[in-house]
Amino acid sequence: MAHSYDQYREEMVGRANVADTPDLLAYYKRLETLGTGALWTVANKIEPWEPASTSVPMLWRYRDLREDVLRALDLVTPEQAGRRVVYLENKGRADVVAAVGWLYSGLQVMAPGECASSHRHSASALRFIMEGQGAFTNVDGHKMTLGANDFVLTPNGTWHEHGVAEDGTVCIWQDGLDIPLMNALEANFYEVHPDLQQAISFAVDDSTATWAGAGLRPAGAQWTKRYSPLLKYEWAPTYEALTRYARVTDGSPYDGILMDYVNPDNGGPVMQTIGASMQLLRPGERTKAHRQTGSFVYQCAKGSGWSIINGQRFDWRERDIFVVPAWMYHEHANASDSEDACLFSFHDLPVMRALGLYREEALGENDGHQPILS
Ligand code: 1HN
Repeated sequence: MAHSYDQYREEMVGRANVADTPDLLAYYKRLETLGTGALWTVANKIEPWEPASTSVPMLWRYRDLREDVLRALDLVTPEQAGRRVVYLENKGRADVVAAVGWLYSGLQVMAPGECASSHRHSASALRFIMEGQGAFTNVDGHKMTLGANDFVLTPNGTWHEHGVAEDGTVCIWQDGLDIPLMNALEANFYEVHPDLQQAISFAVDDSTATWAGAGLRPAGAQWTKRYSPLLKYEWAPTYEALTRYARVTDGSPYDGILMDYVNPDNGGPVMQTIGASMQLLRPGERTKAHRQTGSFVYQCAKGSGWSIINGQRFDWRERDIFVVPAWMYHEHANASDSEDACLFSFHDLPVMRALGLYREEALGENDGHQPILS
């Protein structure tokens, strides 16, 4: 927020404002030797007026990454690597291996017949399938088959392994996890399954068959876990839901036709720490700018367009990934006048909401559009 000088002076009342003197500098040195410090030297930094993300807006173009992701197939095996992944590193968050904020993301690649061993951890994870046929994942014995634009959960604490069928093709998907958050909270555990692959304990794709009925749930079904019983959200019904909704609503001025993936048991987010959404921008649609607490990772699932994030324009097309750091204005546009564009996203809004920290603000000036600075 831009502060006028008068506003600034007024706001500085009650803020730390102590000039260095030789006595004070000596005092700070002395405090340091005691394992202490004077709060007024750091107060303004640790209590900013508003969130000041160290993450930067970034876009990773799939056409720039794809060949190098595929190269990993020849360089390491899943046995060696555990997971064969090229991760996305935010320039401002390299120290915590985050794509943005407290969210991690990477591109995982697997060849037909390969399987990555089973493990579980405190981090919650999701996959969004980018290309290939025959990918599968097994989550606590629920095996799921995966196709392009399918969205799948591996909630925290669930055993999971992934692979590609012998008669499949090379598959690439995006992983999303809250590893940086789990590490920040110093609550991250990791365990390897005693068997390389767990048993398949249920009918293949049973979670989708059981819980994805439109507006229906199995009579008497009980669910007591803290994540969604629906583990795979397929693309075809997701896209259909968006196009149907688009026929009857103007949508959000900031997001177009935006729908959240939900836990069908309670209507809440899919996992406790990570939520996910799919949005559709109608042909020619251009949204207005708003900002939110919470960090967002987007992948273009269909079409092409551009987003302005904190005054910077990023052009995207299918499979490109970009991030919106917390409290930065962002607005989206569909580049086509005839085709719709779809953006998948995952974010930490469930954390923001659970802690009472969620805030949202529209850009008031300039008819809701940011000036493009670069
Ligand atoms: C993980 O479990 C997977 O299951 C991928 O495919 C990436 C990055 C860090 C920690 C766990 C997976 C991961 C990960």
